[in-house]
Amino acid sequence: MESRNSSPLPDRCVPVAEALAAAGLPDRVRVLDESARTAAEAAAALGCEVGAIANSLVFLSGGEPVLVLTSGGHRVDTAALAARWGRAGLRRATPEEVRRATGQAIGGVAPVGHPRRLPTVVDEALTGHDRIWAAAGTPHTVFPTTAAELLRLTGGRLLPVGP
Ligand code: 5CA
Repeated sequence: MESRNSSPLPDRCVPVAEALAAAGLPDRVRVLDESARTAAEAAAALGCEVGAIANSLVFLSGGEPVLVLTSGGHRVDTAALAARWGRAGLRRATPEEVRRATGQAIGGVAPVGHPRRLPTVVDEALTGHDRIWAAAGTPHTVFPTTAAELLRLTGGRLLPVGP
């Protein structure tokens, strides 16, 4: 289960916690006992629906890293999303490209706290959950949020990500 933790956050969470605090959302990050590397693991650890987990997926669009925040387990239709988003194309980032763009590793990528703000899409399906959870920089950390907050935090666009 989640636990509020008074000990220092892992280093990789600090930029995430700072970005949240700067947006008026202090003390949001929770440290989990269990690893939550995937949406299914996170949902099991938090006792919520998989669809209430926000996955932070990095893609490359014409060489530019971009972020797609999907409802847990949703597959991105890259051609359909690129067309809706007005981009020439999208391809999944490699683990090294993810690290370079976010400063975070796959399994713990957060929606915020990156070296530079990434153009972002928020999956429309996330609006169907009153409370959602996103990774906070490591596989053991999460924060509770909403689709509206994610749009505000990222300056992102709300779009369907499927076909
Ligand atoms: N901590 C959980 C949820 S809070 C988490 O980070 N989930 S995630 O979905 O955002 O991160 C795992 C995702 O990373 C997988 O769904 C998958 O899309 C992506 N991924 C896993 N392996 C690779 C890889 N080798 N290259 C690119 N992406 C990958």
